Amino acid sequence: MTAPSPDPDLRFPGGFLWGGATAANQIEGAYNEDGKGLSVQDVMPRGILTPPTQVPTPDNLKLEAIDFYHRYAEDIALLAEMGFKVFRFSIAWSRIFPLGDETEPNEEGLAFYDRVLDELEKHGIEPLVTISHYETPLHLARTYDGWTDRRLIGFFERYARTLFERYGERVRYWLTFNEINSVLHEPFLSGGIATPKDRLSEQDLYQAIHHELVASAAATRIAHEINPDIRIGCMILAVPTYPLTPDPRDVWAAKQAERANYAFGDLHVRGEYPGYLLRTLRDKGIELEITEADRVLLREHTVDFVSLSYYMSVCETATQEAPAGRGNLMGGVANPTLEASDWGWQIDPAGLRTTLNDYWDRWGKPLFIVENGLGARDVLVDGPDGPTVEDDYRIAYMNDHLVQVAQAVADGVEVLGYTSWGCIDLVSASTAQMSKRYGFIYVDRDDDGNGTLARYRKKSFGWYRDVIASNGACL
Ligand code: BGP
Repeated sequence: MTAPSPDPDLRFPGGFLWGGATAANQIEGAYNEDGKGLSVQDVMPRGILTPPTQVPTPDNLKLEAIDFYHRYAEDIALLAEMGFKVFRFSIAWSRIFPLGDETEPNEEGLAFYDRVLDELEKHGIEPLVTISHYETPLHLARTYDGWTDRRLIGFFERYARTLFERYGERVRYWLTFNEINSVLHEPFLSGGIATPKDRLSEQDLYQAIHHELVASAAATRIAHEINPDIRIGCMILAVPTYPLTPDPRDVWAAKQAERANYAFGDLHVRGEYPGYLLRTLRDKGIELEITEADRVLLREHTVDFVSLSYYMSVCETATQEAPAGRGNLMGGVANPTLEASDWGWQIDPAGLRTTLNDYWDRWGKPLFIVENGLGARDVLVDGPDGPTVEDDYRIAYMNDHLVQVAQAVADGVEVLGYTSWGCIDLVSASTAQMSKRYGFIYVDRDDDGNGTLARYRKKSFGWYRDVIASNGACL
């Protein structure tokens, strides 16, 4: 593990892992090639804000996405040009186990990720693999109601074991579930739970969460048995929640909102249900089925590091009617002191420093920022070297956030790395559109699916290359 810099100047540790992040369903396309089964994403045509259909529809951009499945070599070469040290991607569960509950994996799916890893190795880029990033096989959603069914633990164990056996010598850093706390808000997307949100009981929801946590611990056990050098992380959707006013009732409301997210980290890191969560469950009349074997797994196979996505913060109040904030899968109350992106996500670089300090103080585990970035409507213009995007707004957003990361490092927080979200333009999770772009690399595809899929370097491409080359000194 890298040690935090003792220098009070804003320095990043030596060996800091600079890079970018993606997810299979948002980049790969090839949704039915080489034996891949359907995933929940393939039937979510217009993003998470509309209910799923029964079948893939042609207006689902994710079916072809940005065609990374065929263009991975070209794309990884571009990432290498920026000097990436690490690339976060997910493995599509339904490429490996098309239905999710079969006993034998799909060799063609496994071979694809071999090729991706070959390419990364060629460029000296470290892989960071998410095992489950909103891609539950659709069959598991339809037949088992996703993670509400205990049998998913076994299916996930088999899937994870297959990955660790195949790639465990090549991949050191793994994440079990992307933004595991998001299941509270988007049970179908996040947990493959087919029962509509308004009919899903809290009993079933919390039981599903329990199953995911046990599965994560089981995967951690298997990984360490296969290769003790593997590092397993949990992944939390971090949305710091501030009290809207100093009224103690607002302070308590904000604390409770934060705990809804902390609970997942507490279980992953401490391996036990925290008292405040037990009380919430009691108050809701929920009695979870937790076996002795579950308790042992949770306690004995905790994570090696904690990763997080960070885009924004919100406020909470118990005392007044306040305008709702919009945000990444969860709302909250708008903060009058902050500006927001075009999608209403409130921009709060200092909140990242606070979050990193809070997580470090609470869990004492190395942290990895595996998502951060600005979704924006980019405009392609002619530049001296061909088409480009003058995305100074993105540079400003990332620069401000990275300065806060450096502050946290100076505060003594151990930060392993930073992978900006959507380092190459991809299909947005919440809108299922291309027009909400995050990348350093522009991909020529519009919301109607038109475009050549050509890749163009944005202004931020050169900026990030300089940041990496100077290990953050040019921020
Ligand atoms: C996170 C997800 C990502 C990604 C990101 C940006 O919640 O892990 O998959 O999509 O948010 O969200 P969006 O695409 O909705 O702007």
